[in-house]
Amino acid sequence: MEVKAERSKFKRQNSKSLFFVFGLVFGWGLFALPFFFQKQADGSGTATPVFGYKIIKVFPHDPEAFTQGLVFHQRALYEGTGLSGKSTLRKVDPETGRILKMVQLPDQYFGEGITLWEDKIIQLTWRSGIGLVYDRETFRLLKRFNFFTEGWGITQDGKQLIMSDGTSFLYFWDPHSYKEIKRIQVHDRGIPVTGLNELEYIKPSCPIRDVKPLAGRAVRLCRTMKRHPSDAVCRPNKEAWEYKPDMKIGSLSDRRYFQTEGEVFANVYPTDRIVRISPQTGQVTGWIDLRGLLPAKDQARPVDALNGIAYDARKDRILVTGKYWPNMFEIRLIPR
Ligand SMILES: [Ca+2]
Repeated sequence: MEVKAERSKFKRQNSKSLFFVFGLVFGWGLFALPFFFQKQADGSGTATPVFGYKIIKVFPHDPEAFTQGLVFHQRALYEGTGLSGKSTLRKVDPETGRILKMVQLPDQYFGEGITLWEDKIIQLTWRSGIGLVYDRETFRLLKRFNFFTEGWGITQDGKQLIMSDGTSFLYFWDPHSYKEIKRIQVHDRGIPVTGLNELEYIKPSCPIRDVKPLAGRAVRLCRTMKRHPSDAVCRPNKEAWEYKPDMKIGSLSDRRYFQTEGEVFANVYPTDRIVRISPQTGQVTGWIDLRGLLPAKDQARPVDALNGIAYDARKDRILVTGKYWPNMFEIRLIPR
């Protein structure tokens, strides 16, 4: 009887240890799972398209600029820089890097992303919960407004402002009240992408190739070019003529371009990657791997992370730089 009791005690202990070991393995698995997927969500090991790059042109960039926001508008570059006591808003000649206009932010503000809206410039601050609104021409401060997250990047799609706060969310704001309208979570096939930083809304236009009137109607048929999603180049859409009922005769001489769907490009802090995002769903449509963009000789300088994307819609150019980088680069995307 005593032996039997001893055996069953041994059995109980044995199954307890087995249960413990199983729990340990299972628990570790659960613990490790997010890291495994986190790896996928930085663009490595994902089935989502990955792009490399080709440098088209190199421009000078102020190596003292801790770049936090970058916008291109009418041949000029607008740049917001960060750090407490050193933050600025500037207008820059992109060809020479020369500062055309600059204002210093009050010492308590750490400047972050900037965007243009109508004749204004909007600049976020990092942890103050304050947004600054300037006159685009004079840089006169028009107003301050409050928001309730950290401020990282900001851009706009022509209808709403779109901002990031370093998490995996993009926030859509009313461009007049600066109030949140909606938010979406950015994910690569269900896995959140965190560290969303400087933003740029990129909506390329492709040229209309030919136009001919449709008999007796105030509409025209036209052949358009389609922007190829893999390499960001406009290619013939269809050889057949397309019926564009929304295109009035009068507008055709003015509008030689046909606009495509827009995307949000976001720097992913603190990596050398840019993520392409559908602003409708938050789904990642592609990763851009910019490793090696800054040459080795410049890596020795006190440079910081890749940050800053500007789109020149008129020339369909993508410009990128980084904090303290001595150069800005015009790049073309190359599918891998
Ligand atoms: Ca930008």
